[in-house]
Amino acid sequence: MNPSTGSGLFITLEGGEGAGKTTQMNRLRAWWESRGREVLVTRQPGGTPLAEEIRELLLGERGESVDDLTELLLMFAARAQFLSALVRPALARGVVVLCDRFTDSTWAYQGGGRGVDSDHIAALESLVHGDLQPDLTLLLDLPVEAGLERAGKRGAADRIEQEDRDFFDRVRRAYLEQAAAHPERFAVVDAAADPDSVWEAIRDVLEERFTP
Ligand code: Z5A
Repeated sequence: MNPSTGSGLFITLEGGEGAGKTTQMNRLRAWWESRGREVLVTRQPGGTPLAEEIRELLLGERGESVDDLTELLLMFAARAQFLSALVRPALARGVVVLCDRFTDSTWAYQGGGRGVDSDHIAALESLVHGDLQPDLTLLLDLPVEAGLERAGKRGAADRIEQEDRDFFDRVRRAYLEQAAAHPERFAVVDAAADPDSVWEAIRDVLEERFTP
């Protein structure tokens, strides 16, 4: 058992644009519910009323460029509220918390994409998380080109989605570095396959890690 999440479970989904996190989240929820577990599906940035307001600040366009440090601090401000008001109480009740993105997104987008100093990210992670880390992080890995093509079909791009191809290459690289640095927590899933095959790979990971 992960001592930081107690009787609950904290599972995060990560990946670049169009990786299929939202698509797979519904299947993940159904898998846990069929095992009799109470499930909370949530997202970052966001998840509580205040954190959702910070999300709007972060992703909206307002004709002013956003400083990298401002972006980083807002991500962690939203996360502090999210952990204290939503995630820690749910984990204490034994809930399975499924979260679309978490701090690995910060390592990938602010660290890899923007080039923010890793010491700053590590310091804020330690301050905001304490000892809390996910039990499992599923990284849906997809070549950047394919992800952007999928995401492009979905409608208007938010502020961060408007970055260029190089930015998303750095994001992908940073994700893969995070996964390599924390193999006990990460499972990397090939997200280029069709949705059913991606789900089968995720289900194999769940069965291996959580079936007694
Ligand atoms: N961000 C950050 O910078 N730092 C942080 O710390 C955090 C976040 C926490 C939040 O965006 C933004 O915040 C994100 C990073 C940043 N920005 N960017 N760029 P979000 O959470 O709202 O958006 P997203 O995560 O990027 O969503 P997405 O692009 O929609 O990705 P997705 O949920 O992984 O994909 P999807 O909606 O399931 O699928 C996308 C499309 O592909 C859809 O039409 C599907 O039908 C299709 N799809 C899905 N799976 C497949 C397969 N397997 N084959 C073919 N087609 C598929």
